[in-house]
Amino acid sequence: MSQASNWHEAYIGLGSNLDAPLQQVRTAAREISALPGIREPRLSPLYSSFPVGPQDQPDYINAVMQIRTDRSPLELLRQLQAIENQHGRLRSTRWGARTLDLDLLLYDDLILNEPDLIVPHPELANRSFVLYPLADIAPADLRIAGKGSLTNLLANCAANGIHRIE
Ligand code: A4P
Ligand code: MG
Repeated sequence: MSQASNWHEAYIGLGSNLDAPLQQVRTAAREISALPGIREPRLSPLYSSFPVGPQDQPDYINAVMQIRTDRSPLELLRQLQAIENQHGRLRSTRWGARTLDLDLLLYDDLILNEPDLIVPHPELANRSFVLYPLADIAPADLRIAGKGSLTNLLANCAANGIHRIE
């Protein structure tokens, strides 16, 4: 008899544009891999991207991680926020410069609209800095709950100065 798996597939967006962004992202990837209840972590290639939002801030380094987790979406968000806080993250300007931003992009094919957590991430479809690295590590036929195929989203999203740096 088959039993429902307790392991869920999730994708996390990583972004930084302050205090050595490359280091911030690489270190955060290691910290995510070391979290309790995580297995099979995979990090995408890293990208450089123009800032979305206020333009008077440095370019970003962005990447996406695929993980398997036995935690709930909210538990995973709290784990990610603890890592953001360790990186000296201050929450001030919306879409403003930050040492580390960790967004929960996808959690299985779940659609969630909680006060603290919206999944899939509401801006995912508009952001080349999420879609490009996601496409590097996700299955080619990935579908985004409520938003259609990743291939289609990519075709409709402007590249906006993104380039792969490694
Ligand atoms: N929250 C709700 N849903 C989620 C989710 N799926 N993942 C809530 C993470 N958090 C989620 O986030 C505010 C609240 O969103 C949290 O308390 C959480 O409960 P925050 O990280 O504290 O604030 P923020 O990041 O300033 O705001 P926001 O709207 O999350 O900004 P974004 O969307 O993260 O955008 N340009 C480039 N090129 N690359 C970037 O990485 N990032 C941003 C930040 C702007 N411009 C960028 C980049
Ligand atoms: Mg955020």
